[in-house]
Amino acid sequence: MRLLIVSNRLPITVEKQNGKLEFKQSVGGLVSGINDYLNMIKSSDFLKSEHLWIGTPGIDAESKNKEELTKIFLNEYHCQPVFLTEKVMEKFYYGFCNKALWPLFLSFPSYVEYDDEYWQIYKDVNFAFAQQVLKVIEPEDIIWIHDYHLMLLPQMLRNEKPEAKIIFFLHIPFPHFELFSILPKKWRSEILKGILGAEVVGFHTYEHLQNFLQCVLRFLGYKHEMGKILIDNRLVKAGAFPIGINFQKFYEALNNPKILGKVKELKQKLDIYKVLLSIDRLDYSKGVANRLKGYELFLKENPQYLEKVVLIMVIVPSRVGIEQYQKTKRQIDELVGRINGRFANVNWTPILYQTTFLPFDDLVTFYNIADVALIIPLCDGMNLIAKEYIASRTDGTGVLILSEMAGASKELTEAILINPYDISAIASSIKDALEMPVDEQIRCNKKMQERLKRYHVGKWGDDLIKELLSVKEEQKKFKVKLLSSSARERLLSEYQKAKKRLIFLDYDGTLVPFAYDPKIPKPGREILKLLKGLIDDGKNEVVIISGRDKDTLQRWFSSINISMVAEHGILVKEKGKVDWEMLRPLKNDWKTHILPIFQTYSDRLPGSFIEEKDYSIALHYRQSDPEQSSIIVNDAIEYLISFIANLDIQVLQSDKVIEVRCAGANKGTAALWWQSKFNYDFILAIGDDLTDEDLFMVLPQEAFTIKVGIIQSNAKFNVRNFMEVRELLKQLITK
Ligand code: GDG
Repeated sequence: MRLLIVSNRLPITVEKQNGKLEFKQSVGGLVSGINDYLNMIKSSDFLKSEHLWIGTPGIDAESKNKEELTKIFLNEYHCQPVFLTEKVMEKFYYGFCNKALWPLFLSFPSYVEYDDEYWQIYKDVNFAFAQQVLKVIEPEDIIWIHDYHLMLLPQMLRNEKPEAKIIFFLHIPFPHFELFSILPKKWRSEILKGILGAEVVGFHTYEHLQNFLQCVLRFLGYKHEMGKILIDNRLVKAGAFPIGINFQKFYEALNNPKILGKVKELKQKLDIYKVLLSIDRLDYSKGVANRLKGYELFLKENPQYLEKVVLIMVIVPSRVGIEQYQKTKRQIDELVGRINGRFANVNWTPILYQTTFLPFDDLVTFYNIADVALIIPLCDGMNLIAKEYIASRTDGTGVLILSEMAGASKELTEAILINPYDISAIASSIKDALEMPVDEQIRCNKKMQERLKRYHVGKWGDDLIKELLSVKEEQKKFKVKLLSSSARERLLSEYQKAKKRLIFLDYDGTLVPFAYDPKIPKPGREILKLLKGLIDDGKNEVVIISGRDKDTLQRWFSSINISMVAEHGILVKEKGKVDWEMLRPLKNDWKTHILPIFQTYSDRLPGSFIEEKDYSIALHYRQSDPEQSSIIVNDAIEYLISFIANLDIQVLQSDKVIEVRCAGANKGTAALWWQSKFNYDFILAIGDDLTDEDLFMVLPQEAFTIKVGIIQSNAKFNVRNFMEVRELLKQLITK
């Protein structure tokens, strides 16, 4: 088994410096997290596997060095580069990804910019990635796709490789549905469907997961059960898998004499100060400006700390090509200048400001010398720096001030958690942190360290892969039995041989698609012609077996001489006869009690309406808000079940309808009645609804039973949709 990691950027970026190519480590949490995971699996018991990382190399390769670069990437870094031109990268990465998706997903809607061209390029790039993956994929590979740049990729791969094992993980928050609605309708559903091409969809937190599931329900109409979503009979599991870190790497860093030396040296230099630390990638979502304003207010309100604290502020350059990032950088520079200008003197500078990427040793040195870490993003998927700081504090001292808006705040609950928009809270939390007793610091940090040690990055990755394997296993249950060409041949040949045939056909969803208004799908010419064709073959008894009321069926099918069953088996009418019969005497006086209940629920559920039939009442809610429906419908069902306890009626829930009807009669009882009338040597039953299951169950073993839709069923075979049913009926007629 091989692990194919797919992300926008490779972990190594190539840059041209003075005409020479240089290979550098890429910046950011995604690369840190996956690199650490890959290092850990080398010694893992669960997954000792090869890997290949697919992504862009950071350079617009000229055709002459593409091959050479590919070789270096493959041989030295286990990487497969996807080359994109600078022009495409501009619109894809700087455009759609970072001007539209990033601000939207990180809750900065006013920064969102998009246009059709960006979207088209986003699709093209996802497609280019798909082509690259398809070139290298082997049957046993696990494909692990990362982040918001590649949300269409899972489904693109699924279309080509239905059996592929795919995980999608989102490193940033998934927005609330109201924010997600900012995207045009078509894009929203393409993005959601794209992600759902994976078997496992992972988020850092439960909140991000809930937002995603809510969008899936609202915009695609798929419900979930404990994060499991069934899509065309394919199981997808969405869950929260908070990323961890390589705990030991940070906890044991001081065992390295070089790092220890650096820590001692810097501690000596800053001996007289309490040290505050702030490290981030340059990004407006990291809230650096607020942090600086909070620090300024702290200095103003606490003059006793002047010349006694320093803030080491590291900003690692990122996405500098985007105007909003340049603005953020200017704002930070100005604030640093203002604060230093306001408070500094010849002996002391309150902010030591650095804007370069730090080598690992320097990064851990900073973690180790900082008495307080200020990690206060306005919004963040997780934030690994917060975790790394705590893990680095081997002696247990140090205080973490952490934003409530970072995913990490859900796990690091012993940190000082603050609202990053509240400047005075930032100021007062700095004071609290500086004055926190050491034993309190140790007590809090030890707890957090235990958690970080237990749920480390290896566990994160392993959990996602275990989940994938378990979904694959569970998926086997949902395997359907599509009507294969050989089964179809057998059906047609038995049909031809038979002397007397019985054919049951459900109507809605079987012969015609579902419509919002039940009055709409009356049979058109094509259907009537098909049915007539079947009837005209004198050997066929054709029965429309439906949940519809008798008057509707009568009206729709009066032009052809066909047998009918109405209200899911309560009323039958044989062809050529005028009257409808009830197979068992039933009462409908209960309707006067149930109708007002339905009315109340319908009033509470806008978009729903009531259909009253002779022996049943239905509440249709296909057009209602899906979330509101699920609450009200559950409530209605619970209430109805308790209400009807002593009545001879039953409650039935099928696709976007609740129905109350007389008990004791169903499509199965009607089918048996029909079957007993003659010695048929060929029986065919086709239906899509839950109520058709009664029919499939009672028919003899040799009957051909067909479920419409890719759904588990008691029927022997499945076809995909009503069009395939029509196709099959056409074949019967021409036989
Ligand atoms: C995204 C999500 C989510 C930073 N500066 C230096 C450096 N780093 C390393 C840190 C840390 C990583 O980069 C930053 O990770 P974050 O999680 O803080 O932030 P993002 O880059 O925004 O990452 C984020 C993450 O993905 C993982 O899923 O947590 O929410 O936005 O590992 O150590 N490393 C070195 N020098 C630096 O100057 N060596």
